[in-house]
Formats: sequence, C-alpha cells, structure tokens
Amino acid sequence: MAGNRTFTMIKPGAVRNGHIGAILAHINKAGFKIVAMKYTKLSAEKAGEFYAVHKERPFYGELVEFMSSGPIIAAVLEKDNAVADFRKTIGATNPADAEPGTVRALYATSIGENAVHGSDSDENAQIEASFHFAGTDIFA
Ligand code: 3AN
Repeated sequence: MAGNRTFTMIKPGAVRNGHIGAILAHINKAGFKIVAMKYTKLSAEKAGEFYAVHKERPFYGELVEFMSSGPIIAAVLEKDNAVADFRKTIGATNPADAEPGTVRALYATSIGENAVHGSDSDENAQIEASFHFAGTDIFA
C-alpha cells in the first residue's frame, strides 16, 4: 500500500525569488497537510550527503553548490498516496516538460533550479524526513 507521507524542500532559488508563500499555499490547496516544517540552510557537506545517490552524475557539483547557496524550507507532507500525488503536483524535473499549473511550471527557472524537491519513493520519503526532522518534530 502506498504511504501517506512525503518530504519536500523549497529550494534556494524559489526562496530567493519570493515564492515560499505561494508554493506553500499551492501545496495546501492540492490537499497536503504540513506535519513538519523548518526554514534552514544546508551546508555543502549536508547537501552532498542528501544528494549522494547522484554523486556520479555530471551535475552533482552544481547541484550541491546550488542547494547550499541559500536558505530552504524543508517539510514533511501528509496525504493519501503522498509520494505519487506530490510528484504530480510539482510536475516534471525539467520545468520545460512540467504540466501547466504545476509548481515547477509556475516557479522553476531551469532543470537545475527547479523550485522544489519531492521524494521519489516511500522509502526515500522516510529517509529524507529523518535527515531533517526528529520524530518529535513531526505533528501528525
Ligand atoms: P527529481 O527531483 O524530479 O526527483 P532527480 O532525482 O532526477 O529529479 O534529480 C535530483 C535533482 O538534480 C533535481 N531536482 C535537479 O535539481 C537536479 N538535476 C536533475 N537532472 C539535472 C540536469 N540534467 N542538470 C542539472 N541538474 C539536474
């Protein structure tokens, strides 16, 4: 059965461009409850750790540099079928391919600076939520 939690980050570019409020409203309107949230900043080391699965990809260095370039919003979201539904809500990785009306179509500027992160599996949602939040910081 699909799990009911996913993990998201509003990335530094979208924070810099003033989109925190609009993106959180979009997430709420799409039916997700925010059960944990913080305004924080990743060190290059932490960003590298978070994206370790992409270590061999050509864009890894750029990704780590961007993700540690300014503050982010990290949050845990709750909804039935959360992982798949959230990926629908945010749209394709490359905003040029994202469905109209999705978060990335509206707020992303490029494939590298694509406004938000969304977990790609229930297992990763759990790992990523634990990376940022203790169990006691999640209010279901
Ligand atoms: P998603 O975030 O949609 O699951 P992944 O897991 O393929 O996409 O990629 C992780 C992150 O790496 C993306 N959010 C994006 O910021 C960055 N990324 C992916 N592909 C590229 C690329 N070709 N060039 C630059 N950055 C990329």
